[in-house]
Amino acid sequence: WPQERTLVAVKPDGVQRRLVGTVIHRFERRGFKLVGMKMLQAPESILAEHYRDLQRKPFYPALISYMSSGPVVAMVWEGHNVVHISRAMIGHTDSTEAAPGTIRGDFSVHISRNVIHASDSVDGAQREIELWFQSSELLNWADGGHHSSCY
Ligand code: YYY
Ligand code: MG
Repeated sequence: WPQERTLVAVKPDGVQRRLVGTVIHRFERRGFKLVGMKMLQAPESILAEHYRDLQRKPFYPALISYMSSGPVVAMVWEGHNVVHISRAMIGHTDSTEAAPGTIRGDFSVHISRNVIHASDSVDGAQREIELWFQSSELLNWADGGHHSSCY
């Protein structure tokens, strides 16, 4: 403490496929603490900033159109090493390479419909949390001390 935080988002295909509950369940089960969550139709301004490093990639237009195709569920999760562990939990970007047991490895077969986003570094997480959430939307609720996230 202060605890690390990361941005996780269930992408439009994940919402369509009713995977929101499964994703939340996996993060709770691991011991992480939910400190912010909202469903939104992501505006292009947020998506363009979110994926600014990919702007010149050939798949960029399709990526933005997919991410705009329906609502996403954005969440902020907190806990010890949450950035690194979340990346392990979601699995490889390319679903073909994603190990069974990971979210992508269990629920996705194609890189262009890979269900979920999670920040890939502590700095990136801070940038993405500030992009997607107002600070007033993040709740610092007291933890009872019964979980591994209380280190
Ligand atoms: O962080 P992560 O989502 O695992 O991968 P990124 O390299 O940041 O790419 C973001 C996003 O772009 C990826 O989740 C799917 C999409 N994408 C794609 O459609 N085709 C590629 N060849 C690479 C990425
Ligand atoms: Mg990424």
